[in-house]
Amino acid sequence: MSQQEIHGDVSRVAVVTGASSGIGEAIARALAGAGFRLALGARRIDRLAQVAESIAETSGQRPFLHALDVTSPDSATAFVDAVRSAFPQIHVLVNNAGLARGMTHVADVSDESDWQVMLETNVMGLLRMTRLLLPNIRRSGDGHIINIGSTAGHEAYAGGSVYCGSKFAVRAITDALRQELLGEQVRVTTVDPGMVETEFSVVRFHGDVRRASEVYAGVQPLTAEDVADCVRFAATRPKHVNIDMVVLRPVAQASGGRVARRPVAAKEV
Ligand code: NDP
Ligand code: 8X3
Repeated sequence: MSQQEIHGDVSRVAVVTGASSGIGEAIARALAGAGFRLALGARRIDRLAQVAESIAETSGQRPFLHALDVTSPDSATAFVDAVRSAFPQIHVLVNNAGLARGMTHVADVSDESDWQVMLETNVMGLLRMTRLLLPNIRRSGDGHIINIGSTAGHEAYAGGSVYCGSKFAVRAITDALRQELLGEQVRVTTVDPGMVETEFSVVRFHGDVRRASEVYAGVQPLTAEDVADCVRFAATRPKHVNIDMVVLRPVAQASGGRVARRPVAAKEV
C-alpha cells in the first residue's frame, strides 16, 4: 500500500530536528522518499543546506530549512514561526536533535557544563519543540510525534549517568504524552537505537576522532539508515496504528556496555 493510499494525502508535513547529520539526515531522506514534505532544523545551517540540496536532487522536493538551536527558546520560537509560515499544516514532529558529552564518572566531574548541555538539548529541547508544535500537530487531524530515544534510555552504564538519564526521560515523556493525548488523532512513538556510527561519538569525545573510532572498532554498528527505516515504518502505518516503541541494536551489542568485538589490529582503530 502506498503512502498516498494509507493517508489519502501525499503532502503530509514532517519537521525533523537535528537534520544536519547522522540519524536526522537519514530520517529526512527516508521521509522525503515516502512522500512527506519536510521542514528541517539544526544549528549548522551550511550542513543543513547541503542535506536539503541533496534531497532536492533525489526526491524532486526542496525541503524548507531554518536555523534551530533547541536549547534556545528564542531560536525554537523563530524556527516554529517560520515553519508555520511555510506550511498551512504540520503533521509529524521527529525530535531527533540530541547529543552525549563525555563519559566521566559523576565523582570525577569538575565542570557541570557537559551535564547542562545534554539535559538542555535532549530533555528541555525535546519538550520545547513538542510544546511549540503541538497545537499544529493536533489541528492536522493526522498528527504524530516521533522521539529518538536510545537503548541508553533502557539500561544505564558507567560514565553515562546524565546521557542515560536524559534518554530515560525521553521514554517517560513519550509515555506521558501518549496518555495526555488519548482520544486525539495524535500518535506518539519512540525509536530507541543502540550503537549507530554517526558523528555522535566525535561529539561525545569533544572532537577526539581516534577515541570516537574506538567505539566502533571490531563491531558492525547500526547505520543511520537502519534507524531511519524504523521511523519511516512508524510514520507510514495506517492512521489507527500507533507504534509505541522500536528498540533496535547491532547483533553484536547485548547492552550498552556488552559488545562482542572481533580482534582489531591497532592500525584499524
Ligand atoms: P550526530 O551528532 O550525527 O547528529 C546530531 C544532530 O543533532 C545534528 O544534526 C546536530 O546538528 C543536532 N543537534 C545537536 N544539538 C542541537 C541543538 N542544540 N539544536 C538543534 N540541533 C542540534 O548524532 P546522531 O545522528 O547519532 O544523533 C541523533 C540522535 O540519535 C540523538 O538524539 C542521539 O542521542 C540519538 N542516538 C544516537 C545513537 C548513536 O549511537 N549514534 C544511538 C541512540 C540514539 P547541529 O550540530 O548542526 O545543530
Ligand atoms: C547512544 C547509544 O550505547 O552510546 O544513544 O549510549 S550508547
